[in-house]
Amino acid sequence: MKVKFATSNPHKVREGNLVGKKFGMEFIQIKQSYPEIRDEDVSRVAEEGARFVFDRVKEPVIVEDTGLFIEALNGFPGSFSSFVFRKIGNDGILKLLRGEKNRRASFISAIGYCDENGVKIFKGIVGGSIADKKRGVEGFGYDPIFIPINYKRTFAEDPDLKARVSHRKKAFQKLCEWLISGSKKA
Ligand code: ITT
Repeated sequence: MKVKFATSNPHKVREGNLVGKKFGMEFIQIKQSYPEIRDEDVSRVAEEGARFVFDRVKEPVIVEDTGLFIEALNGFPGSFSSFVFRKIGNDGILKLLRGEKNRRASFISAIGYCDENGVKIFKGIVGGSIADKKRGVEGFGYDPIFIPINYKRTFAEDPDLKARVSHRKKAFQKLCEWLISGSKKA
């Protein structure tokens, strides 16, 4: 089964397909853009995005919105992670956390799947912490500063670890299970 994936980010498509192939699913990148609404909840951003794209392409489609939620910063940058990454990047985040002992953070991914029956949301969360400095060259975005809970290496140092435990892996797993179960017809 093939499903269109509206995103500007090829890394997301690759990571989604690592999960998809176990289910015989393939996610095909389309570059249809959509407005990202201002809402603190990544699920709402994904929901509105998926609806917007479906209205244009008229075929089943997913969009995915991810946020990095840092506890000591009251959940910042959260659903504004893309804007913040462009403006201050990993160096800016490390600076904001300089001297901070509480490094706890989590990634939340929300996939919005939309077809003629409406939108369904699939979420994945991974807890972890923000490293003291950037480490690793793999992955993208905040991967060089994120260490998943119970591990020592960042996602950028260990992409196989990311593939096993990430927010995206969990969200895509739920989506694929639901798609192959045919529950969308229920
Ligand atoms: P879209 O076109 O799908 O929106 P994007 O890269 O802008 O692509 P998001 O808005 O979901 O995606 O991402 C918010 C920010 O968080 C952005 O700067 C990403 O680089 C970063 N990000 C998303 N997923 C990530 C991951 O798995 N690891 C590290 N950083 C991630």
